[in-house]
Amino acid sequence: MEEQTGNDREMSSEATQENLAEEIVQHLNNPVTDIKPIEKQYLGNIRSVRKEGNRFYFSDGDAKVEVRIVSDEIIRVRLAPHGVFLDDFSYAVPEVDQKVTVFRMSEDRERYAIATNTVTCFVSKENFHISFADNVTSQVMSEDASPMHWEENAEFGGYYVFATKKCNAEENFFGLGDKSGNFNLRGRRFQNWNTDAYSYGWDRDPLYRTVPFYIGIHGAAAYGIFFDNTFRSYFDFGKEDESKTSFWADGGELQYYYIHGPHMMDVVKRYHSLTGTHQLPPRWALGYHQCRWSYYPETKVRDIARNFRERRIPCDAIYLDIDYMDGYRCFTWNKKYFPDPKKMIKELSDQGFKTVVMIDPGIKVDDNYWVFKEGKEKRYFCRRSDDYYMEGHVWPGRCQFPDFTNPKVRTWFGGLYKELVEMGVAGFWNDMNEPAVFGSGTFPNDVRHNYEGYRGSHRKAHNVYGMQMVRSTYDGLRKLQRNKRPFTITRAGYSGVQRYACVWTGDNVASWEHLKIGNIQCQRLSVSGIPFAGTDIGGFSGEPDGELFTRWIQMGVFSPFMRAHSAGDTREREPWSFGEPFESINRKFIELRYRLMPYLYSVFWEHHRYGFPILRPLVMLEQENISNHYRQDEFTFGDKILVCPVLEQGATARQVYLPKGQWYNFWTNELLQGGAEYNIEARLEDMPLFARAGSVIPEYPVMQYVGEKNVDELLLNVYYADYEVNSFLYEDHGDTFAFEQDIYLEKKYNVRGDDRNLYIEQAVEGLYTSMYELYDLRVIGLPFTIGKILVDDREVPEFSMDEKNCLRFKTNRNFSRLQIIAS
Ligand code: MIG
Repeated sequence: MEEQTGNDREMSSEATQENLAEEIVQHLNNPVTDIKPIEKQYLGNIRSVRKEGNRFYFSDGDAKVEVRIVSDEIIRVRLAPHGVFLDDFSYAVPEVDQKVTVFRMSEDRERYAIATNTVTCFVSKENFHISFADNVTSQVMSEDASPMHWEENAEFGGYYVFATKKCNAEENFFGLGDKSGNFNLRGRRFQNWNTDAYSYGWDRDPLYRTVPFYIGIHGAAAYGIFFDNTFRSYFDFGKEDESKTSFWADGGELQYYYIHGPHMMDVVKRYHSLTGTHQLPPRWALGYHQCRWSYYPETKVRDIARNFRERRIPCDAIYLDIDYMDGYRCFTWNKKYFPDPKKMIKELSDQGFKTVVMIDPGIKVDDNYWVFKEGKEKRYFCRRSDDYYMEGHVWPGRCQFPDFTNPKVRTWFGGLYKELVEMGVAGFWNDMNEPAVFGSGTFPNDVRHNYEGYRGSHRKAHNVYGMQMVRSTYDGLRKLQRNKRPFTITRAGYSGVQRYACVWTGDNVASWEHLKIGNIQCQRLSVSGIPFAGTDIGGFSGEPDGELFTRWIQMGVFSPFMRAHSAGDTREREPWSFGEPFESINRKFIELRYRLMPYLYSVFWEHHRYGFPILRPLVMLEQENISNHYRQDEFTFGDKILVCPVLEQGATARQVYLPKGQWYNFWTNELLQGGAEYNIEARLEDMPLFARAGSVIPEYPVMQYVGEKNVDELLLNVYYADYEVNSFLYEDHGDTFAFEQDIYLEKKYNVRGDDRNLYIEQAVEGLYTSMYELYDLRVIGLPFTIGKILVDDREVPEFSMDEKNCLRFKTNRNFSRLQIIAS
């Protein structure tokens, strides 16, 4: 297999060298004894094939490959180097098979072909190359450049496993979740190993989370590869050899899902069909959150709360970082700082604030501490290969760590939240769960894990540790809070973590560069299956000035998770900390978040229910336009609002690209033609925003926190278009699981205009009752003067034009057909 072999293994250690102290120390912990490089082995030619249900087994006489039809558009491939597959278990994919589909196998002289309705998987007899092609266009989407291969690991057993695919000349790559460089991944190499990456910079790799899933686009069509392997893994997108894309891992099984497009949106939705979507969060979680390391003592917390209300800056949550605990012992309180936490939480709640507290994985070694005692008695803490406890220093000093890959441990730990929940704590924040350990970085490789009964060392469990921790938190809260939706946030994660928590992007820096990094990171997480994400607004370490903080707040309005946070050694960092004009601008933008609340919430529903990402980068809107493969600083939130964050210091304008169609400037209502670039004014008090023509964007009055006021009339902003557009609005109780019993409303609006009419049709589904009786309609951009308005064939007696020349009138919320007719 000549030079196809490459020297991936050597390159992986080179990538490691680029990394920082923790990795070096980790190697010291696990001295790599002089292992002679063993030659890589490749699949030979196919000797036999066997079908078993929806699985096909190909063999070269020794190794075996399983090709499994998951659905019409998803096919899974597995490799067993000596014919024995590993246990078929995955933390990411709870259920592999989807709906039963029709498929058939055929063969010719050269290859086998397994075809579903949409895609064909070819397996070539001579060299075992596997490829996937679209049945309609015949375009080959993904194709092996060499057969799957492996190399024995003498130190730990098992194999290093490798796949090498062709990288097409015009192909670009997206995804991989948590990377801090350009959105387009082509020409670069990455590794996945959850890392506490304090003050990371541009292109630092790896970071906190592992999402071994990428999307390729070439010939205007997209496909995805999900390499479901929890070991340290690597991806190379044409860096080593521009004609090859490869991925490999330090152990485990070579197992991947091919996910068909042709649209990037299809790929992401199908990835969600494997790994799940984010639960519908409680509505308050979409408000503005204020965090700091740390707000204490309780007078400080009260002071922050009072300032928000007095200054009329909306806020829904205040966070307590590690200092609320007694000596950093999880599930305890520092009674000096917080003498009566229940009372404080109640007072905050009376003012409309939710309290969110941090819980870390490190449990202090202290025989007088109930959590440690219980964990020790039950033998729930991780152990080394020779049975010593895994001990490491974190905030509390010497700690032991629950083995969250053990379901019993998860149930136990999840139950520990009981007292905090009873005190009224509304949300939980799991930090340090890469896991992070001072000095050594993380656990040594030889730490053993239960791994759902399948057992494994830390090499295998490392990347899922954080996900299993927050799963324990989430599941615990589901039981403790009964019908109330949990709110959880995690730093580390693996594919599928979105089923249990939202994420923040870790310890970023107060710099303009980091504003850019954060903008890309949130978009990348969104197309990588982690939609509910946000950055530390303002930057965790370092000092932003008023301008940077305000630009960050503006962008943060359109981060699915909107939270300001800062490190302990920085100056005060609240929306008013920089004085005027910043405070007023920050207020205006945080208010915008609350005005758009019904829209944002609807977008979350669309994600939860249908698997649409929340943020959609330009490439997802127009993947056939190659320029968009390189545009990375604009996105839509849902599909109606285009957001163009201002990322340059001192900017008073910025260049924007408007996708095809027509767009209204959100601030001026000016109508612009899409498919072109514009220079748009963007003084500090402005961030360019656009509404898609034809949209219906619901709006609430400004509130100081979610649910502060009853909404008596719902404002609907209707943007005229001379084509047809669908919009929708989702409503429910906001904090329960009643929607699972159909207690929700999904209202669909169809808007269609011509030069004499605008039609709006409404269809309603679900059993919830809206809290308002009336719609207050605001119609933007009507190209004609109004003669009359018919609502279900009855004429509306009263309408007017407002100061921005928009048509205003009211109707009952139950109409099904509305028509605005020219005079
Ligand atoms: O070692 O809890 O990323 O958000 O404020 C630092 C203190 C531990 C890291 C988190 C950060 C948090 C901080 N934590």
